[in-house]
Amino acid sequence: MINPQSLNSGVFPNWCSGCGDFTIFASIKNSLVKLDMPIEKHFFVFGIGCHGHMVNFMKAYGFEGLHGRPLPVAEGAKLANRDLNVVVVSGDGDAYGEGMSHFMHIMRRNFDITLIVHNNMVYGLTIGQASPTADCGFRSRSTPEGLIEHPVNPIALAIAGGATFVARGFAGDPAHLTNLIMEGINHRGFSLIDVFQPCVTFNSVNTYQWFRERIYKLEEKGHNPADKIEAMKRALEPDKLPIGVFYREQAKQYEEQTPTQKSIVKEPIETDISELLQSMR
Ligand SMILES: Cc1ncc(C[n+]2csc(CCOP(=O)(O)OP(=O)(O)O)c2C)c(N)n1
Ligand code: SF4
Ligand SMILES: [Mg+2]
Repeated sequence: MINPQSLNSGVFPNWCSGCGDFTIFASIKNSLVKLDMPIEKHFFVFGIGCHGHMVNFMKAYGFEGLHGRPLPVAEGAKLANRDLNVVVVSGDGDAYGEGMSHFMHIMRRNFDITLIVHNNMVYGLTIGQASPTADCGFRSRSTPEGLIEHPVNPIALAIAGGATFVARGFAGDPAHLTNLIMEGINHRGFSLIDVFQPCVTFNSVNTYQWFRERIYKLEEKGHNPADKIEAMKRALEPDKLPIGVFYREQAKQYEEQTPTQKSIVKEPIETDISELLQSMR
């Protein structure tokens, strides 16, 4: 049995006081407790950024590799052991900047992997450059005159890109976020959970207050997540920021369709490699 305390490594999080990363961490732990699976069945892959520091704070199997590259690591893990619940914890820079090509391709493959993105619209760890989700006009250390580019819309990209579960949460509503994470993990196929995560140190525009003034819950407006066109309209809605499940469909998972590649971990490897070793002497 796991409880939220048993998921703490003993290293206290060094995120800034008030950072949205704290409640995302708490929501992930609460969802694991509610899912009630053996802890060794979970495998977490972390991106590089403030969000990725979670690898040090959580007591579970985890891996932190290169900036922008957690998704291919997760795909390899899932192919090796299909019984694992594979979860990727990433950031807006990590997933939608450096890792954008992996993001687009994992969706059309429909791996059974859950991607949770700490979307703070800034590069937190590298002290405040504009990220791919930063709004046009955003003033930052890298854009002192204001950002010229328009932001990436990850929800619209995911719906168009073939993701079979597309949701958005808010770090200021951990109970709602916990349910979304559980739904994403229970979904058979690729799940995106983009999470609005205020960075209280380097983003003075997209604050808790700013989000609260714009957010509404899709489930309270009678949204039907089976309707792809309606989901896209919600994703493109100007001024308002819906949270909840935008889109959900059932489709075959990638790893189910690779008959030549059985789950490696479940198959005992009994190949005699003594001849190979001999040849290398
Ligand atoms: C290949 C590579 N490029 C750039 C960096 C520098 N770098 C480290 S974290 C980071 C940005 C992280 O931003 P985000 O993914 O939004 O995470 P946050 O810190 O906001 O949680 C960058 C550019 C790096 N470590 N590796
Ligand atoms: S810099 Fe921003 S994202 Fe990083 S820990 Fe501090 S508040 Fe959180
Ligand atoms: Mg970020």
